[in-house]
Amino acid sequence: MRPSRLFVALAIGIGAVSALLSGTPAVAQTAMKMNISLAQNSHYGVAVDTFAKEVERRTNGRYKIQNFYAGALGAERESIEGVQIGTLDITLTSTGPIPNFVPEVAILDIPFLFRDYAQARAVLDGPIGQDLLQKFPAKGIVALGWAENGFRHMTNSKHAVNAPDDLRGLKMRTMENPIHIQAYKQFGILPTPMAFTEVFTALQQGTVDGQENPLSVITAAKLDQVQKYLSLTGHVYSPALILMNKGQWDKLSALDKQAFLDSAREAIKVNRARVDEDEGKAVADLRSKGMNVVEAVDKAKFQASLAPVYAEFGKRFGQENIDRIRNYR
Ligand code: EAX
Repeated sequence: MRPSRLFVALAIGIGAVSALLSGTPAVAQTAMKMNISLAQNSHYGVAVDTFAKEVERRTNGRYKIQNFYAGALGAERESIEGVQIGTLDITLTSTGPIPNFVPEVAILDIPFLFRDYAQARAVLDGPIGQDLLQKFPAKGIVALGWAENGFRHMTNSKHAVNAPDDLRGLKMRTMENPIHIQAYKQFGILPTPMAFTEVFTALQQGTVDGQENPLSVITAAKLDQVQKYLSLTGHVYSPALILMNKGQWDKLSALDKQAFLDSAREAIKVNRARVDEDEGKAVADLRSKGMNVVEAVDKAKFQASLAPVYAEFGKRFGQENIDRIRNYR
């Protein structure tokens, strides 16, 4: 005999109430893994922790983000590969390795492309940046938004860098980024691309003389312990991205898709606020830890020394596209 509708309704009701009382979610909860290359106490760490909190709240517990820090699930290139093939659900990463997946994004890695943080954020949040995000789904990746790594500066263990010629002959770790490598060679640097997770040890052992990174990264990774000299070259603005596996994205309801996008937006707000906070105090902090900091860098000289590669970048990306970003107001 089929149980009466009343009996079925009662059974479901009792099940839901008991689940509620026992604290277990009444609905199935899907767990997703998210990985970053930096420590939790960093401009990336605050972003992914906010993202996790917001996703669980905005989906009423239907989704739970499990965060991994300091490259626990791999370096940035591995994380992007993992998101692409589905072995990792989400990552927050710099655009360093991105040209290997979405070549069009490489235009953003051109040295001295952006004037300041306000302009960089406006370009990325505006039509130019949003159009670039649309290039990701065809590669199996959904970009939930532009986060921020920051303006990159040069550090090394050999001598102070005041002018481009001071870089000549230095063995510098670079990101696995073809634009950076091409440009840094023009400075006379001997580039050694490697994952960030290997950088501290490489500097400690003297495998490389130096590296370049935003103040937020230099601080979070405690690079003052293995680097003596810092020059505020600000030679490249390094964007970051929140990337999600497209298969996982496609499974989300329309409501939950919006919840993930809104959570990414909140994460990016705290990420950028932490960069602003780090930028305001990192120089004094690093000096107090013994770093020799050159603040008054003649950026025009560094930019002028790159003239030959700018000609090549103009051909590769279209000078009008570069100028559109450079002149963006
Ligand atoms: O994204 O590889 C790098 O130098 C990056 O700036 C770092 O992993 C943070």
